Amino acid sequence: MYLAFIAGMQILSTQETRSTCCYCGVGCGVIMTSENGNITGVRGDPEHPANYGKLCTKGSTLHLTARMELRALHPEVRLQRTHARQPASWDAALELAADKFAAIIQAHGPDAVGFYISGQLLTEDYYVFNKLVKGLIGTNNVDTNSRLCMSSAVTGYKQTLGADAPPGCYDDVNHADCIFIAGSNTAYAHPVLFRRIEEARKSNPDMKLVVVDPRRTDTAAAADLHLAILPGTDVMLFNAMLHVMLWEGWYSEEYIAAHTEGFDDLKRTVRDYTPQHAATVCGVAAEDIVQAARWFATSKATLSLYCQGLNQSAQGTLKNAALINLHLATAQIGRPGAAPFSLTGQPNAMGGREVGGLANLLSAHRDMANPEHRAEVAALWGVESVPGKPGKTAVEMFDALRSGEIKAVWIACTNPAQSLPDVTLVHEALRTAEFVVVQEAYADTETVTFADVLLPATSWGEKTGTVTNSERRISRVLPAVAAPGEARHDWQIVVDFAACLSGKLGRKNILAYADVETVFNEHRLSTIGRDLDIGGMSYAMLESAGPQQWPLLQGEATGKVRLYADGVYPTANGRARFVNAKYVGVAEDINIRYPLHLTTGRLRDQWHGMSRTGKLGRLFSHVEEPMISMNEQDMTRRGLADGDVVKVASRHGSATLKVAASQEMRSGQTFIPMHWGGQYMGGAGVNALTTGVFDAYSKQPELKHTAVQVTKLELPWQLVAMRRGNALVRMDRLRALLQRFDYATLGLFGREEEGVVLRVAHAEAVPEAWLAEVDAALGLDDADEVMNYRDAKRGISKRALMSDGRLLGVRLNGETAARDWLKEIIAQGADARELRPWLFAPLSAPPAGQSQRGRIVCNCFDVSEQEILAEVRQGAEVAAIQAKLKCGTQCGSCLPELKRLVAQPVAAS
Ligand SMILES: Nc1nc2c(c(=O)[nH]1)N[C@H]1C(S)=C(S)[C@@H](COP(=O)(O)OP(=O)(O)OC[C@H]3O[C@@H](n4cnc5c(=O)[nH]c(N)nc54)[C@H](O)[C@@H]3O)O[C@H]1N2
Ligand SMILES: Nc1nc2c(c(=O)[nH]1)N[C@H]1C(S)=C(S)[C@@H](COP(=O)(O)OP(=O)(O)OC[C@H]3O[C@@H](n4cnc5c(=O)[nH]c(N)nc54)[C@H](O)[C@@H]3O)O[C@H]1N2
Ligand code: SF4
Ligand SMILES: [Mo]
Repeated sequence: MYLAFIAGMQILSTQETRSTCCYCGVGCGVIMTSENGNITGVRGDPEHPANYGKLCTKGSTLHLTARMELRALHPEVRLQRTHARQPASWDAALELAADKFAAIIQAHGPDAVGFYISGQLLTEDYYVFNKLVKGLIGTNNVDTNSRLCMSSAVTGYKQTLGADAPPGCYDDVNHADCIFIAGSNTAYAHPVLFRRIEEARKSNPDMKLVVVDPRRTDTAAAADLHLAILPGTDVMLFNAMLHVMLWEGWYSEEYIAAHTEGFDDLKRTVRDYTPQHAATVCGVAAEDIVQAARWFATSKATLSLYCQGLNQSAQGTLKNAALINLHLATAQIGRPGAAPFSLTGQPNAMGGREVGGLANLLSAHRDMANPEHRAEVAALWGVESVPGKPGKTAVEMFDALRSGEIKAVWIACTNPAQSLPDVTLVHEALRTAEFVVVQEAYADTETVTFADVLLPATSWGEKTGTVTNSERRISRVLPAVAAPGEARHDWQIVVDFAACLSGKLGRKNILAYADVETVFNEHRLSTIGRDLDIGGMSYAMLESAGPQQWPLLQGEATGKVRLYADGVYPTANGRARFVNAKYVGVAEDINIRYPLHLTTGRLRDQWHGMSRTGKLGRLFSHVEEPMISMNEQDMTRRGLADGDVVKVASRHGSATLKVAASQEMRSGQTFIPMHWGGQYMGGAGVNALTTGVFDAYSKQPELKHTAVQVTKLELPWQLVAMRRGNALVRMDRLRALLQRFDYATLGLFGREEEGVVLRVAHAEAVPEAWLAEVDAALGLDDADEVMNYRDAKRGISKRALMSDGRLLGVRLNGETAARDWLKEIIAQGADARELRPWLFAPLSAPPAGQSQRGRIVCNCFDVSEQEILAEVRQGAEVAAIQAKLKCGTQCGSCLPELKRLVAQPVAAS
């Protein structure tokens, strides 16, 4: 079954290849089908222990996103900033990059360059980057987007348990009697794990699910107890829970005495954290805090699952530690179902941590401050020494780039111009930098617009190597197709660059690898004797025996399912440490000027900056536009209605988007998804608003909280333009116009042949010349088949394109009431001749005979919210709706929402 790929060989017939999903840290196994060099299908690998055959909406559509439009396929360089990049050969591009880096290193020292890489790289890619920077160049300026993601989890584990190792595994959900989810929207962000939780609850109906999240997410709506705490108050809550546990005697004196240290200090601290006091600070009922403490402490086994609600905080380390404190105090650790389990965000953030690919880490969990550890790494790499001074972390690196302290930056597999906090400063840094290299799979990300050199990288379905998921499980990643165009593998690009750079610096090339397996074997060697020892693993073993957890020592057949069963921790004295965590609030206060809390996060069907998911129409059907979600009363108070365009402003910048009333939000709270950036909307997206303030230990920025104001904008001139066919190319053309409007968004729609839609609101009438550009970009300027309508007095002009009786495109300017149903007509591609008389009518509902479906809930079977609600009104239950409409019966990603729709009161229609 494991079909190896042989470079240069033509793949002719249908093949199946086992690999992993390239999205989240659940790390699902996939089986790709490929024909004649194209990936034509994907299904869950029934044998992979992360998912046993299941995939979510994103994983199950991976093959549909494996398309070449807008991929980076050839190297490009620009010699002057004012010029556009031109295609170049690999040799020329690498030569230029090596020249610039060598000159800067020689003139200003190795700390004058920086590398910003990614938890989406494979372990081998990561390993060579880390060795290039720390070993060959001699600086620790290599950091990654995991700084925005997992670094508080790393410091949280290290400060308490002594090592960066999640002690549990996914199977723990089947042994837990209480699952405590804090700051994780598992239903959206780790969907296949959430499916496992749903199943575990079914077979253990007594299990308690507690969710701590300021928003009533689908995850929270499924809970037995939802603690809708105010943002940033987790340490207050956890300490209050400990206070209750101590008061009630719900803790394990025995475990504390035998396996831990530092409890007395913490005990003194939590004396002040009464549930009554915490109730006012956290904004939840004191009884609920007591209930949460009872279930956490007295259940036979309690598993906590946590993610960015804890990590992305200026107190992220303390939030992690305060939660782990609860596990130690109650001995809810080291047994099946009992563990503090940090969920990894990206598919290989774990692998990055293993190879030490961050500015303050060393290979295989070694300590940078420890001279012996540094000597071990230097010996392994065959260099005299590796630097001991920690390098610049993500936010610091771009600050240093802006100030000129760092002069050249190499960015790989991440899109910092969109995803770092306070991106106005990041853009400034990228403009100020002397030299920017971007190693990317797609040509159309925000960061690519700043690149002096663009190096095309292979991506999912094309690469080979390994990744580690949340539960410490290492899987093989294998290619189904050859590298497209001139794209090269990430590890190969590093190796090629190192060959060039070492020559220019006159240093020994320590990165002369012939193949990727040699890289893996060297990494394996670096782990021997460490807590993550994988001495017993090899490519062959992972392929024949399947994915394995670490540690897995030489001679062993399987890895360690759970850690710390013996209560011995990887600290100097073998004891876990309580951290004396004290509550400190969020970094930014709200005040009269910025009276609202803003949090940010994920949607179900989009991935980060959308370079991949944003290329598939159906992944826009659940949420089609960027919105700020608000509590309805807060909107009424401000005179805001659903769909109004608002300006959201913080101390750092602003964003213009639509507002949506949401039952998920408490009064005073707002939420904006992280996904839309300057390639899909006017402005730079949500990170124009966020703060770069970071946690003192982990240096992870507080992406989960900013104080904002929301004001209505008067943008009376509306324009909506859409076109079926050739959607990605047309979308790219429209991008050139996106930033001129006061408000604009771009999206895709439709399932088979997709369409692109541009939505605009502007303070003044859109100039004719701009309309002409929109029409040209969408092919609506063609003479014959285009129908025109114009009411000059009212400033209304409209166009429609019909061909063979099908409606292919529409542009509505000045009056756009019919936009939604027209979009559905275009998407359907059915005969629309009888609609001809209605095309230019100001109708907000379709003419008789046509239905309007609205938002799609089930992506697999294309079932809309309206269709589900119609059944709910008839009194149908979940099972009956599933039987009739099939929604939620394939990937299951929409199940939490389906259950919520059935449970919530519905208005009769
Ligand atoms: N669909 C999808 N899935 C993904 C990703 C994606 O882009 N799309 N990305 C992956 C990655 S890299 C990551 S890191 C994970 C992230 O996975 P999650 O962390 O689960 O996702 P987020 O939506 O970022 O944030 C989780 C929740 O934290 C809550 N929150 C905000 N402030 C606080 C607070 O102060 N305390 C608490 N307790 N909660 C708070 C938010 O309301 C939000 O619901 O998702 C992974 N999975
Ligand atoms: N406001 C706000 N901001 C956030 C967050 C938040 O919750 N709120 N979350 C933060 C978190 S947790 C994360 S992890 C980051 C994610 O932020 P980013 O890392 O910027 O997110 P991606 O869009 O996944 O970027 C990965 C890039 O790599 C490219 N790529 C894909 N495959 C390959 C490959 O094989 N090789 C190469 N070289 N390139 C490839 C993709 O096209 C994409 O542009 O965002 C952070 N930013
Ligand atoms: S849960 Fe979905 S996104 Fe995450 S690895 Fe599995 S299929 Fe991919
Ligand atoms: Mo992440």
